[in-house]
Amino acid sequence: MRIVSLAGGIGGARFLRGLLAATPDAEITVIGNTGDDITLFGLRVCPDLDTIMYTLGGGIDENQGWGRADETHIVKEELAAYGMEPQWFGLGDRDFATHIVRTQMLNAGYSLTQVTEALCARWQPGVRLLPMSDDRAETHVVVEDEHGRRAIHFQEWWVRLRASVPARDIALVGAAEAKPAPGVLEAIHSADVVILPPSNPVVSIGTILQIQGIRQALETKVVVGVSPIIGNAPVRGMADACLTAIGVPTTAQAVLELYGAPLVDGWLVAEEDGDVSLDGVEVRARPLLMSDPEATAALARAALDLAGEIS
Ligand code: GDP
Ligand code: FO1
Ligand code: CA
Ligand code: CA
Repeated sequence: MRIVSLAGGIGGARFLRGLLAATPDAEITVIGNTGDDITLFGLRVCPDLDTIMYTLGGGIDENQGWGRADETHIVKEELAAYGMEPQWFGLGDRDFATHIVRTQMLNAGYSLTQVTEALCARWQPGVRLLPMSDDRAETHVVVEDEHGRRAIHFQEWWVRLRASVPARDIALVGAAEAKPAPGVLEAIHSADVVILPPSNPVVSIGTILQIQGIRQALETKVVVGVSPIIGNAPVRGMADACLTAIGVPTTAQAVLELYGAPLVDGWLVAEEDGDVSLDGVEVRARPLLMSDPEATAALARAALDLAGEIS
C-alpha cells in the first residue's frame, strides 16, 4: 500500500511512528512543513523536518518532542558570550551539526529535497521524507503591541513570545511563488490513501495546503484526517492561538470545516466530539491520545480502517 501523509513537527512525527508500527510493509511518503524554517547564525534550520527525522530515526529528545536526545548547549553559550542574537532559540550542539551539513549542501547548490535525503541516509526514518517545497516560504505572524503593527517570523512569535501576543494574521511569505518539491505531486497521484495527522491545522497542515497544486491533487484522493483538537483545546502546544488568528474556533468541527470537503473524506475525532459532522465526510469517534506506542499505532490503524471503508 502507498500512503502519503502531510506532517508538521511533534504531532505529525508521533503519528507517523504509530503508522509505521501499524503498517510495516507500506510505502510511506511524508510531505513535511517547511514554513517554520529559519536562518540563524547563517545556518538553515528546518524544525519540522528535523523533528520527523529524529523521531523516526531514534534521535529525538522524547520529553521535549524536538531537538536531540543527550543534547549539550556549549555552542549556544559561547555565541551568547559574544552577545550574538538571537538568544531565544535553543540550538543544541548535536543539532548544530545537522544545520551545518544542511547549509553547506544548500550553499553547494543541492536542493532541500536532496539535502533532506542525504540527512535521512544517516537517520533511516523508514519513510520517504520530502519537504513541501524547495523554495523558501516562511510563516510570518502579524502582531500589534506598543511598538505598533508588524510582521515577525513565526519562530519569534512561537518561541520568544510563546504566542502570548495575539496574532492579527498568519501568512506564508513566498507562498505564491513556491512550487511543490519534486516528487510531491507524483507521490500524491500514486497514493492509495492520504493522511492528515493531528498536526497544527494552521501553521503545519494549513501551510502545506497553500503550496500550488497540493490541495487540488489531494482532492482527487481518499483523505483521512485526525483532529488535533480534543474537547475544544489543542492536546499540546498553542494551536488555539493560531486558529484564533485566522478566525477559526478551536473545535474539531471548525478544523474539519477549515480543511473542508471535497479535500477530506474521513475525519477522526475524540469520543467527546462525537457530534461533529460535515456533508461528504465520514466521521468516527476513536481514542485520539497518542499516549504510548500502542495507542498511537491503534490510532493509525483507525485512520487506515476508515480510509478502507471509504475507498
Ligand atoms: P509542531 O510542528 O511541533 O507544532 O507539531 P505538529 O504541527 O505536527 O502538531 C501539533 C499538534 O499536535 C497540536 O495542535 C496538538 O494539539 C496535536 N497533538 C499533539 N499530541 C496529540 C495527541 O496525542 N493526539 C492528538 N489528537 N493531537 C495531538
Ligand atoms: N522550541 C522552543 O520552544 N524553544 C526553542 O528554543 C526551540 C529550539 C529548536 C531548535 C531546533 C528545532 O528543530 C526545534 C526547536 N524548537 C524550539 C521547536 C520548534 O521551533 C517549534 O516547536 C516548532 O517549529 C513549532 O512547530
Ligand atoms: Ca511546526
Ligand atoms: Ca476527497
